[in-house]
Formats: sequence, C-alpha cells, structure tokens
Amino acid sequence: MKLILATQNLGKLREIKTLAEQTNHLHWLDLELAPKEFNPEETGSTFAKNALIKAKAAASLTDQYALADDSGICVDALGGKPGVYSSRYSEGSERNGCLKLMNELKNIMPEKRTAAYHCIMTLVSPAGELLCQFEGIWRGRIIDHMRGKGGFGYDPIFFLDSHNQTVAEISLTEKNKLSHRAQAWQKIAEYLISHYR
Ligand code: ITT
Repeated sequence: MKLILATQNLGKLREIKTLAEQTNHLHWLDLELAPKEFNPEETGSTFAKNALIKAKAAASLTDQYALADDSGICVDALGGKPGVYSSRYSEGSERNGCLKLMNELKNIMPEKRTAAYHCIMTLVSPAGELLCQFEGIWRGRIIDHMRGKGGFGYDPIFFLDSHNQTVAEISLTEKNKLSHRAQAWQKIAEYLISHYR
C-alpha cells in the first residue's frame, strides 16, 4: 500500500519515516513524499482542520492514501499561543521562532513556562475521505536559552524535566519514543495494521 506523506517540513518527514521504519508489521507500507505541487493553504483554526486540508490536498494530487501531520506548540502563559500558527509565528528561520518565544516569556517565572507540543495526524483515502484522526500531546517547559543541535523548530527551548535536557539534546530514537508525533503515529499504525495488513 502506498501512503503519501502530506508535508513539506523535512524535520517532520525524517521523524515520521523513522517511526514507520521502526514499526513492526508495517513493512508492506510504501511511504512517498507529496509531489512538488503540494502547497495547500492552511486556513483552518484547529490542528484537526489543517491536517484534514493537507491530507485531502495530497490525496487529490496523487490519487493515493495520504497522511498529514498538523502540529504546534501551545504555551500556557500565552493562552495556548502560538498553537496552529507555530510555523508562521516569526519571520525567517526556526531560530527566530525560538528567540521570539523566549522574548515573549522573559518576565515569566521558570515554573510558569509550561507548554505542550500537540500533533494531529489524519489519514484519508485516495478519494479524500477521512479515515481516522489521532492526537498526541507532549508536555514540557520553555527555557530562556537555546540548548542542543538535534530536532527542529522549538526543540532547542523545549525542556523535559524528566531528562533534564531539551528535545534538541536527546536522540531521535528517544524523541520518537515520547513525542506528540510518536503518540499520534502509534495510533495511526495500529489503524493501518488492523485495517489493511
Ligand atoms: P507542513 O504543513 O508542510 O507539514 P509545517 O512546518 O508548516 O509543515 P505545521 O503547520 O504543522 O507544519 O506547523 C508545525 C510547526 O510546529 C513546525 O513548523 C514547528 O515550528 C512546530 N513543531 C511541531 N512539531 C515540532 C517538533 O516535534 N519539534 C519542534 N517544533 C515542532
């Protein structure tokens, strides 16, 4: 079975591919990147709506099953922002997003800098029909300086008390055991195995 990954984000792509490769009983799944023309406008106000927009766009371009991930970081002290706007939160590089978030939180005490990564993964049929949609949530804290070189996006400032490290300091293997994306993927994988194997 071919499954199109409806994303243009290379960090996500790497994580999802690795998750899929390391899932037992899924060797029959053939993951393919969405074609170059894939560039839907994310007009939804929720992760779920945007994930569906992206999955349908990829299915319609390819006539194949498609999987989309809409994700972001929700900071408690900012009322859940930047949330669905995480990728558009700052101009330029991902580093600028981290700098902007640290700046917005500069007067907030460390213990009040709680945040969560959210991920919704959506699977659609080649006809664009919604098959399933699952969520993962990963809680952490935003620190006041960047640490680590791994991961992508907000990982250098997303601190895990459990590890005493940021997500950019842990390995991809470790991130893929814990992350919002890994949690959502686990449920997608169970769905695929139970319906298509
Ligand atoms: P696609 O829509 O093409 O998949 P995108 O980057 O625009 O790529 P989203 O709209 O879902 O995807 O935005 C997700 C943003 O949330 C991402 O660009 C990061 O800024 C942040 N994010 C999500 N998951 C993350 C993770 O695991 N680590 C760091 N940042 C993450």
